[in-house]
Amino acid sequence: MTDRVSNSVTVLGLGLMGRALARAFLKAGHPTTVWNRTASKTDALVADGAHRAESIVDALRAGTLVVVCVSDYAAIHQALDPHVEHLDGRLLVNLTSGDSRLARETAAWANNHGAHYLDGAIMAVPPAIGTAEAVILHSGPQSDFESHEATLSALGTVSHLGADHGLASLYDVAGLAMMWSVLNAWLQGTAMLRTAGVNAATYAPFAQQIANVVAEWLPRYAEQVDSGSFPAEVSSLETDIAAMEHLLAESQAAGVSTELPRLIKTIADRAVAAGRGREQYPVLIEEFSRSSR
Ligand code: FVH
Repeated sequence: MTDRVSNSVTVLGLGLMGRALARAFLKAGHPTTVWNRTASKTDALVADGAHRAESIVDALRAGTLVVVCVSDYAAIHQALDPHVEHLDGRLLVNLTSGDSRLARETAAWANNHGAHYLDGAIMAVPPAIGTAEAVILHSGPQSDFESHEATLSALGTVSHLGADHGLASLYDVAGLAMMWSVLNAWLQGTAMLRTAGVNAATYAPFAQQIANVVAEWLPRYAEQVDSGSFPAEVSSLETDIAAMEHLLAESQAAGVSTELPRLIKTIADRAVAAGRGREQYPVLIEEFSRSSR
């Protein structure tokens, strides 16, 4: 199902991200057809060599590989539902952000209309697209990914996570959890240190060093999570809780927010109450794996 002759591509949706995607395909030499609901957004790309589709139907007819990047999944349906007969035989690569349920539902919808479907997640901002720094995750049938991997590689560092269409969205939100947790932790420390006259820029290199050290713990901690065995090799949860109390007390004394320190300690306290205090930090996976509802 590759457009072996031309490696052409159609891009639907030319917002900030869609324009960056189309530009990267053009730069890599792929004949690129573009369509956007607001047609004027095609102008600059057409000046750079893109082919403007006069309608979404023309865009779908232009080739096998169709990359869609619009605001949300509702927008995909608003744009494509009236024209589903033209999806037959296409490979729809959906780089719109969403969740795993939407990804799986959209895969079933596309398959029902004769299309192959890959869901994707862009872990980058528009200026990074087309560079190795742009990480783009895909999930769905491996053969569909492999058939167009060479063309998709124009966008950045592309990878295939597995056949389950929901995986790209799951990795996306898992990455967001990591990103916001690290940033919140840094902001907590910054807020405390500012009360002692230390500014954010002074603290940042130290925070960076700590973040790097903690990142190095992940492979061993992952082994503990996967094996379900959490021997206290370097520190027990009970020892960690004493330090959590210092964090909470310092935050209170400094007059800054105690929300994050309390959350950190509440989760660990629950595990200790469940008799896991002599085990190592990753034992908290059992707290994180429990539904909060
Ligand atoms: N921009 C970023 O940094 C992030 C990085 C991570 C992934 N996201 C996701 O990419 C999707 C698009 O984001 P965007 O930044 O390109 O968003 P906008 O610039 O706001 O463009 C939105 C496009 O969607 C079109 N659109 C909206 N509704 C409809 C509809 N009903 N029918 C057809 N097209 C629709 C809109 O068209 P128009 O307003 O220009 O006519 C734009 O082309 C998004 O999922 C991010 O989470 C980007």
